[in-house]
Amino acid sequence: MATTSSQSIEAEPYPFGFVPEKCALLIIDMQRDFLEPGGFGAMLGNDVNQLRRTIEPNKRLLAAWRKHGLMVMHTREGHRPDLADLPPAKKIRGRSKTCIGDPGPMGRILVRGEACHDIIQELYPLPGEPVIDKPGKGAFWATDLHGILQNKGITQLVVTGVTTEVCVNTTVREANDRGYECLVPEDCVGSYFPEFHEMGLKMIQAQGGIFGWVTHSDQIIAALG
Ligand code: C5J
Repeated sequence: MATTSSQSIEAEPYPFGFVPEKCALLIIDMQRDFLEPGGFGAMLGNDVNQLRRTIEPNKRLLAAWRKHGLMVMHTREGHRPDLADLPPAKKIRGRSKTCIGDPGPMGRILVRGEACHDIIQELYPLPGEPVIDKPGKGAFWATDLHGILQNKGITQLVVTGVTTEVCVNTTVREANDRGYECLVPEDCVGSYFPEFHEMGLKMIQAQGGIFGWVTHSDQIIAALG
């Protein structure tokens, strides 16, 4: 019978038992709409530099992950061009002048197939890396993510991307309820709001790791060797 051994990664609230062949890197919503000037996030008045600081750490982690031939998955938040999967409550939320589906400088906001909806060049998926298109904040809701992970024998997730307190946190909570062990490198996740970023990470690791573990990407790269 094949055996698997775990390596200890320094993390909060206690070391994470990392099993590389059972662990997928799940990169959440590193899309032009959230990270680039002219995207949805910037149109809502947010400072995209708060998110852009995560690009370099994600690039380094992704390169190390790919070098070891481990599983990588990407997600994109967005909707069908006919917006049939966009709940009216989500469309009107925020009472903004600009809503999901409206035209913007890089195409229709958060609509699949538009340039603004796509993943930033720096972290662009390679052929063979599954991309999960999700209509909600959590990556498990209304997607085939859980089935793909089960088919690949994945039980652990390193979750990175944006934003810490919204799509990253929602996905970590969904994953935790489905039995996955989640490790979040704090330098690879970001929020438009530094205080929400900090609290979002605290919420994951509180109460003995109620939703998962928090570490730094250097620790994961060191464990990969
Ligand atoms: C948001 C996300 N913040 N990816 N989406 O609307 O966190």
